[in-house]
Amino acid sequence: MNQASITIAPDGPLIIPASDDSIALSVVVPTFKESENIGLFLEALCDSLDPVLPGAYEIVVMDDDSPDGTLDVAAAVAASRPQVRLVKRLNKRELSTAVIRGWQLSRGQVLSTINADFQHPPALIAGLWQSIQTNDLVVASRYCKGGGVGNWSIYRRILSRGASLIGQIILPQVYNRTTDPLSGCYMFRRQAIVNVELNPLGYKSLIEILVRGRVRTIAEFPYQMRERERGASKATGARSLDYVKQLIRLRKAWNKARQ
Ligand SMILES: Nc1nc2c(ncn2[C@@H]2O[C@H](COP(=O)(O)OP(=O)(O)OP(=O)(O)O)[C@@H](O)[C@H]2O)c(=O)[nH]1
Ligand SMILES: [Mg+2]
Repeated sequence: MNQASITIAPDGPLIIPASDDSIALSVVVPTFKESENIGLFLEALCDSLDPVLPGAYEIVVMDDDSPDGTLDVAAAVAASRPQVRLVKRLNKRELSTAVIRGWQLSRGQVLSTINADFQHPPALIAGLWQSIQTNDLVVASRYCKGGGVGNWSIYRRILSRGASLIGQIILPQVYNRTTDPLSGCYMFRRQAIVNVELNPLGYKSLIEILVRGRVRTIAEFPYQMRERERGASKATGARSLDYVKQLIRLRKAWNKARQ
């Protein structure tokens, strides 16, 4: 078995270069303290993609230097699954920029992201792959017909709806384009963001792509969000403040681009 190597993420602007590689799809899996999930998750993701894209996809685990050995567990899978690549980012802990840094190091003509905690079913990526054939971007949505949030508490539902409402007020141009702009699982053509500087803040990355990227057609793919069964959520209260700051920043960018 090969020893899987770990790439250290570079610093610098978040700009995605063009790729002339023949890899069809790159899936970035952001991780922080997911040692209990990442092994099983990578196996499940590979098993669902192997029949659809044999030898034509890569999975980039983008870890923010987790202290619980997440990358060691991922490395054990990568040793027998060469399509799994490992990246460690030092000195930064932020979901949105981790995902984009992962794409910067990816080679695929189509880019995507999914969480490692099984709240998104791993087989979703294979489903999105079917829809991306005729669209620029596909959102895995909890809020379109057939989607759902499972047993979320009423508190969690109100928070989520509140966040959508604020977004609808500040960035209606984007929030009217999809039922789930805060989704953490989606797929799009690399061409949509090549050489565009991205500058997100906090947890959400899809709204960044929808404002700054070149996305003409959007499809939705319903899914039922699951409960986290292992490991802990990293969500904190600070996330709400970052979200509002990001919305304001994006609204300014939107206005500037259309002056
Ligand atoms: N690289 C990186 N990944 C992160 C960070 N925070 C969370 N993640 C990963 O992003 C995914 C989603 O994180 P969660 O903490 O489950 O957030 P969430 O799913 O929005 O919130 P919950 O519904 O409460 O679980 C998981 O794969 C995490 O390991 C971070 O700071 N850096
Ligand atoms: Mg989660």
